[in-house]
Order: sequence, then C-alpha cells, then structure tokens
Amino acid sequence: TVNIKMNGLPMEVPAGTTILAAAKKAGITIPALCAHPDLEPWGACGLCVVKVEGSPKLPRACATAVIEGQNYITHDPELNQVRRTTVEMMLANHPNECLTCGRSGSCELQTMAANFGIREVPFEQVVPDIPKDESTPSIVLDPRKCIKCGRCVLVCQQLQDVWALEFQDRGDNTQMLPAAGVQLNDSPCIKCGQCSAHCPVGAIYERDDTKSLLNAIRDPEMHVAVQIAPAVRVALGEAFGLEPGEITTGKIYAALRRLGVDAVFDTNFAADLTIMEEGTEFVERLTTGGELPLITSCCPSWVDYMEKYYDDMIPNFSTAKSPMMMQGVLTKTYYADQKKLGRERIFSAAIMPCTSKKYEITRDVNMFASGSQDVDCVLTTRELARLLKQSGIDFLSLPDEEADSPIGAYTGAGTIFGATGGVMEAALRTAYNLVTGEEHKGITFEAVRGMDGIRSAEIAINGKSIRVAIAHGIANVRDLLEEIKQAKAEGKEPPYHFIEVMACRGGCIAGGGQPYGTQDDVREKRIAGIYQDDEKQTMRCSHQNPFIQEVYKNFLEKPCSKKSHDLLHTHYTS
Ligand code: HC0
Ligand code: SF4
Repeated sequence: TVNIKMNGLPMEVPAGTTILAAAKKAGITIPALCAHPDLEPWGACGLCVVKVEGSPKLPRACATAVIEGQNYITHDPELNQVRRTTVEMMLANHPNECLTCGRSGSCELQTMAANFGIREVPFEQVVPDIPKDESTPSIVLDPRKCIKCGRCVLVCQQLQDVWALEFQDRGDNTQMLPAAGVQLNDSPCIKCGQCSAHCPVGAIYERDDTKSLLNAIRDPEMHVAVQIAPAVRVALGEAFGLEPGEITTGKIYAALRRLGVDAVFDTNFAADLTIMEEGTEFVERLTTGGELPLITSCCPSWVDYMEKYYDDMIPNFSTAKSPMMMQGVLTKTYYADQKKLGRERIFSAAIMPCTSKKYEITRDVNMFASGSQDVDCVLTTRELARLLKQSGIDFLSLPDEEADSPIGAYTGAGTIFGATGGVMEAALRTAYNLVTGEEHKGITFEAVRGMDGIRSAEIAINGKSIRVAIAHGIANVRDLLEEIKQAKAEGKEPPYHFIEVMACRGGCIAGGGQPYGTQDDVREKRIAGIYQDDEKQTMRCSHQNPFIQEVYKNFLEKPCSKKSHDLLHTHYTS
C-alpha cells in the first residue's frame, strides 16, 4: 500500500492506484470526460489535472499513479479556472444544440458546463461541418458533436477488438471515424453500440425507431405485439431513479399496455424455446459425433463478427435463431392463427438492450419466415424510457401486470439469458434432462457464472465430462477460437463441447442500448437482478415451461422438427 494525502487528509491506497481513483475513494469527484473505468486512461481531455504540494507539476489524475508521501490538491480556484477554460474551449467547437440533442439531460459536457456556471463562451465558435453517418440500421455518428475524448475508439479497440473506429488526422483536426473514409456500414463495425454507450455527449447514439412503433399503435388496423428482452427488466428502472438490478418486469408489461400495445410478450418465453432447439441440437451433435464445439448464435454482433472474421467456423454455429427472432415468428404464425388475424395485420416489436438487434431483424437469412418481416421494429431500453416519459406514464406507480398468453410465460432459465454465462447454464439445465431423463438436483450450474472475460468448466452429465467455455466482450473471443482451430488442425479432440459468446462485457445486461452509466459495479448489480429473477420463478428449466410443451404439441411437433427448422432456424453467410 501507499500512504498519501488527499487535500491534506491522510489515506492509504493500494500501490498503482491512480490519483483519480484514490480521490473517488475519498469521496471527491475530479472532473474528467475521457476517462472511463472500462478503458485504459490516456489523459486526452485535460480536465482532471491536479496539483502536487511542493511541485510545479500538474499531473493528469486519470493516468498518474499515486506516489508515497505526496499531498494532492484536487480543487482550488486556480484549478477550477484551468478546468473552466478547458470546458469553454470544448464548447467553442461544439454545436449549441442541447434542446434537440438526444443526450440532453444525460450529456456529460452539458453537466460540466452547468457545474462551472458557464454563461458565455469567450472564444470564437467553430463547429466542423461533417455529415452524419446513418449508414447502419443500429447507430448514428454525428461527428459535429464529437469532443475528441476518444472513448468510442478505445472501447471499439480495447473491449471489442474490432477497430471500426480510429483516430483520423492529427491535433485540432483529429476525428473519430471509420478508417479510410468509409461509411460505418462498410467498416468492420459489428453494431454492438458500445461506442454509443460510452460516448459522453450526443456524437454517437442509437437510431431512433420510436416513431415506427407509435405509428403502428395509432393504426386501428394493426394488432401490435411487443416482446421484452431478459436484460431490459433489470435496467429500465434506472431511467426512473431505481437502482441497477431492480426487477420491473410487471411494470414494463403494464407500461406497454398504457402505450396502447395490444399484446405483451416476453422474449424469455422464446429463450426457453431456443434452449429446447439448441439443447436438442447439442445433445444430437454430442451423441452422433456432429461438429463440436457447438457455439451459441443468439448475439447478432457476435454472428456479424464471426461472419466477417471466422466464417470457417460456420459449421460450429448453432442454427437456432435468437429468442427475439423465434418470438417474432411465433407471434406472426402460432399466435396470429389463434387470434385469427392475418400476418399482415400484426406489427411485431421488440424492446432490447441492444443496438445490434435493429440490424438482426433485417438479415436476409430466414428472418422473414412467417411470410413477412418477423420482427418489424426494435427499440432499445433507452428508447423505451424516452417513449414512456414523453407519454406521461408514471412508471414507478404502475401496478405489476402479467404477460399475455400463450407465448408470454417464462422459466428461470429464460431470464438468465441476459447475463454472461446464462445461455450456457440454461442449456445445461435442459441438456442434463435430455441426456439423463432426470432433473439436475442442484438446478444451477454456478461454475459458469462470473465476470472473468473467458471462463471454462467441466460438467459431469451421465458420467461424461462436458467441457464448456464462455467469453464476453469480443476482445476475449479470439484466443478461444484460435485454441479450437489449433486442436482441429492437429487432429485432436475439440477442447470444448459447447461455447457461449456475447459481444458485450457482462452479456446483454450491459448491451449498447442500455441506460447510460454502465460500468462494472452497475453490471454486477444488473446480473444479481437477473439471478434473483431466476430464483423467484417456480420453474427454473426451459423444458418445464407448460406453454413451451403446448407449442410443440399444437404447432411445432418436436424440437428440431421440419417445421421448427423452417421457422426457428437460420443459416450464415461468409
Ligand atoms: Fe439478449 Fe437474447 S439474451 S441476445 O443478450 O439469446 O439483446 O437481454 O433478448 O434474442 O432472450 C439481447 C438480452 C435477448 C435474444 C434472449 C438471446
Ligand atoms: Fe465499434 Fe461496436 Fe461502435 Fe461498431 S458499434 S464502431 S463495433 S463499438
């Protein structure tokens, strides 16, 4: 440990702690716009300068480790003036469009300007004239609003290892843009939206599709059915002042009905269905010598990445569609038939923690299996929060309601899809039953949980050891894939039988469309909420869901039947 003083008050911190982190521990917030706990510090914005007593230096607190015996001055009139000038210089290159900006109210630059009481900018205003990039169905880049903090580039390179965004040009002209002047959609971007979740201002944001849902609700001819994803229920509350992880499922159902939606379904139901399909696919491959490891395919950014960089692994990918797409196709077939409604009269929408889901619904790989687009529009958690606020819905005072039948009820296995390791655990709960004919006594498989970027475990089923691995955050996937390719090239047994990959660190609970402020403590609270939701359910395994059993009995026949393949499975393109 290191003994230091923070504004004269002695404290002890572990060696290597930055001044910024030490100050936070002492209850002091040093302003910073480029630093983020998910990213390596690089000291770009200059706001976090502090003084060291007895030294003329002004180190940047985010990128400087504390030194034994030093006394750090974090705030005084002189530092405040330096910081104010830095903010004023940013404002001189930033458009004054707060009223119409998607980040108004949550913008970190706006908050900074408010905290410093800036009333006028003493520099000439020069805003770069660069057009918006709206080439992807998922996110919009508005480089005019960029403050050059670099978070988007670092998250794309460090957490995701995608390198779709790069620092272009130098000095004052630096821009964060796709390399070689291409549009984002022509870059390696996998549409995960992590750049939008980390951007402190309104320079990168989710494409707004709220009008599409509102128009459908307004149309008296349309029957509007909306599903909500596992991770939305433990995060939407944050937009209304609740702690991360608080479960608000019943209120979300109620809120959607107040918006005028005709049927409220739950993606968790289809997560149970995915497990029936994928679990059956896994047991089949395991027992008949099929291509292993089986790799999960429900994360569209992961699929996009695999198709771009590892298309030789297509045979390893589960052909089961994601729960969102399964829910969509059932809404327009099974449910539509029961309601005696034509497919064209149903508008199917999904509330997702994810920007990439907006892209998934457009993929030309059997995503129109009902005869029309199976999911018509996707809104992120952030968009739903906005919609509820503009509709005057007092979310916190809503009663808890139930989802609609017959494709709304879910088990604990369905809900844990939202956390890293959850799809694997849900699959194991059912695979155990498929192989042994019995229920796994402990229900849970705690060995696959946690936050390590890559985790592996050996699970005994019927005397056979099943080797599984989990990766989250795309930067963690490469090593795992290389290990598998190496084993294959050497003619060895595959190192794993089953692999789960989620593009975002923590899984969908930290998706690119979730409420702002995601970092590890928030991730952990949302994950805790997900497992609490699992424990609350009377049924914890997908195969126990009576409504799933009914869908098979009345409609799909059995898992991986011809009809299941026609409706619930997809393929991949190189
Ligand atoms: Fe997920 Fe999903 S778990 S990808 O993370 O599989 O977005 O929450 O909805 O589809 O269920 C996201 C979350 C989903 C899907 C499910 C899967
Ligand atoms: Fe990079 Fe993801 Fe943003 Fe695309 S969406 S630029 S992959 S962080």
